[in-house]
Amino acid sequence: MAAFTPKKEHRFSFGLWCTANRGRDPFGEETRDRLDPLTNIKELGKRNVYGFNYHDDDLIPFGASLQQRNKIIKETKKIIKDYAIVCSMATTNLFYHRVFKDGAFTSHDPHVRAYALQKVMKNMELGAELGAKTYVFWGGREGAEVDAAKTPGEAIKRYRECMNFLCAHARRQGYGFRFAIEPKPNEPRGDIFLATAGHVLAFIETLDDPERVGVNPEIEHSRMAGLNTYHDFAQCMEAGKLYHVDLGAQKPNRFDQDLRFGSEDLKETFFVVKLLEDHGWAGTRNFDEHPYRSENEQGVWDFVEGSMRSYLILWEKVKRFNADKKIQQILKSVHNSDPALELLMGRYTPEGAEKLKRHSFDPMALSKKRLPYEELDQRLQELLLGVA
Ligand code: GLT
Ligand code: MN
Ligand code: MN
Repeated sequence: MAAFTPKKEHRFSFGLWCTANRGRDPFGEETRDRLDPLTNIKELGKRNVYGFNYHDDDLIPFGASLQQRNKIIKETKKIIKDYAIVCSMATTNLFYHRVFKDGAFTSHDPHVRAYALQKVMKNMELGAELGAKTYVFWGGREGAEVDAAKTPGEAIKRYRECMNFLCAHARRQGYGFRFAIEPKPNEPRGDIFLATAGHVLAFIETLDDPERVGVNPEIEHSRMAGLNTYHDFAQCMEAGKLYHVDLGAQKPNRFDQDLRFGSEDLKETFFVVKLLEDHGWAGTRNFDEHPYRSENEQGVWDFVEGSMRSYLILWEKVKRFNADKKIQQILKSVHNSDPALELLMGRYTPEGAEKLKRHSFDPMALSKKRLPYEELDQRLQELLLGVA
């Protein structure tokens, strides 16, 4: 249906590592050939994807010469122009090379930490040149299996030191992007520091430049921890800290499955779309997920198109939900208001507190109010199932 055809204005984006994923897993080799980054960007652009994200090593092979690097940058810029696609987010690969086997920012070795900072600074320069609006930090190796070897407190201090250093550097260089830290509870490490959105929100407040830094929550990572993604995203947004989003699907409490957006738990995913769209999310609707290992190259593009299509369908469902008379009537009926009492509670005054102490309540009468959540949820269920 034409209504579910992606357009640039929908601001969809993908990580180059998603479409270039070759289907390797801890128990099996790759099942697809290497997709070179330039073709990758072109193919995304052709499908009306708005933006691409990259790790330094996704675009410029690790250890490339300056000449190779400059050639790739030149070609990338040309493709950006020709295919009307933007570089929406940049990030650093601080997890693949064996030098990071025990962490980057949290490594015990100052040489490794310094090398990590250098790798980030070099790529921030490129990210700024390509026009990225967000710079993501996913600390995949910042964790431990052996708690005797690392103290979390010390690791967090080192993490902070590195973030402060990079914020100062970005300010000094005049880079426009905001930083977004991406939480994940585990994998590849046994446990990863800054495990959830809540950990990241608390950590940000301890930084020298908290304004620059926000959260990049990922559906899969929240659900890996058995959390409600919608609640995670919403709390980040409420704190003014939703700086980027990673969309995908995941069965709860498992390894990072990175499934195609919308392919698991439609209801929770519906509320993520509703949150973003009801609040006029200005960032990209960014997918961070992998095609099934059983797919060939054609399947990679089916996966890209399917993700965007599912988002647009869910957005359509959001519009229906918001316009549905029955739903809106129930919502109205469950939201009571009492302006006098609300005023009393809204701002503390000693007099108000005394007044509240004297107020007479009838808890039994209050408890009798009907909350027709069965009907509400069933209505949503039917809407999602396509019969309402
Ligand atoms: C990796 C991870 C993702 C992160 C990427 C950014 S890489 O695929 O699982 O969630 O967002 O570094
Ligand atoms: Mn992930
Ligand atoms: Mn991610």
